Amino acid sequence: MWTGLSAATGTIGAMLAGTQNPGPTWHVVGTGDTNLNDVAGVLWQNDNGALAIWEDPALFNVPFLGNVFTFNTVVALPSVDPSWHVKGMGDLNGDLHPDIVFQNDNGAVAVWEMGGGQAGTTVTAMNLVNIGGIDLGPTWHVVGLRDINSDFRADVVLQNDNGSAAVWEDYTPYGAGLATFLPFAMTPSPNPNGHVWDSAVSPARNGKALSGAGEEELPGQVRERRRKPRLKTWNLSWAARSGRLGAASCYSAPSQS
Ligand SMILES: [Ca+2]
Ligand SMILES: [Ca+2]
Ligand SMILES: [Ca+2]
Repeated sequence: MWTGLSAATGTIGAMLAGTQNPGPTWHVVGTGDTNLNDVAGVLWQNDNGALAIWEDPALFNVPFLGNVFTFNTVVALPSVDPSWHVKGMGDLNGDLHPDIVFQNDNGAVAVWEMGGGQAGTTVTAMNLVNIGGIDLGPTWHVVGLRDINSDFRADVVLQNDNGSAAVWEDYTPYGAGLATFLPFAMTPSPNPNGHVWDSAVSPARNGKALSGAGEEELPGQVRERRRKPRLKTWNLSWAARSGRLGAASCYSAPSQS
């Protein structure tokens, strides 16, 4: 754990070790203050799908070791199939407790609402995301969990392998282990290397250039549109034509195994 980071020099004041080492099969996959005591805990996922949260960090000076963090709360969460991967923590439902967002290898997304129990580390709901039955497929990846529209609830930022970006806002559970979002595509659309797309050098498909979130436009049209960056609604009709529509219910939300 680094402390005293200097943005001006890029240096760190100190690098503090932890007293607890879970081994190489455990990976830090998120951070969040589950018990709302203003210090963040660490969410771990094992290669086998097991999950755990360490909370209540305390700084101690250990003789001969120096300053170290020790986490006084260690809680095992329900395990998931290893095809489900934690993408991060963010408060999607506005109760201040950070929730956990998963994505499956097949592209499906699920949310675990957190906040139960004294340490806030109990899962209170497990919801599979179903937005109009759209099958995201494995080319869309959850890449960020931040509040984009300033409603004090985290939103989900996604990017496609083709560079297109999208944001899901207004997380809304609707029962039966399901939840939905309001999806928006983003413009301008970056290319797969992460740069703003340039019609002069980007790949073309059947004489038409590729642009954001499932639209096809002639290169000249894209150049015109880039001067007016804006959010636009998800193109559901394109999804239907391209065969991307599928039943989200064919997936199972991650749950205890
Ligand atoms: Ca905390
Ligand atoms: Ca929450
Ligand atoms: Ca938001």
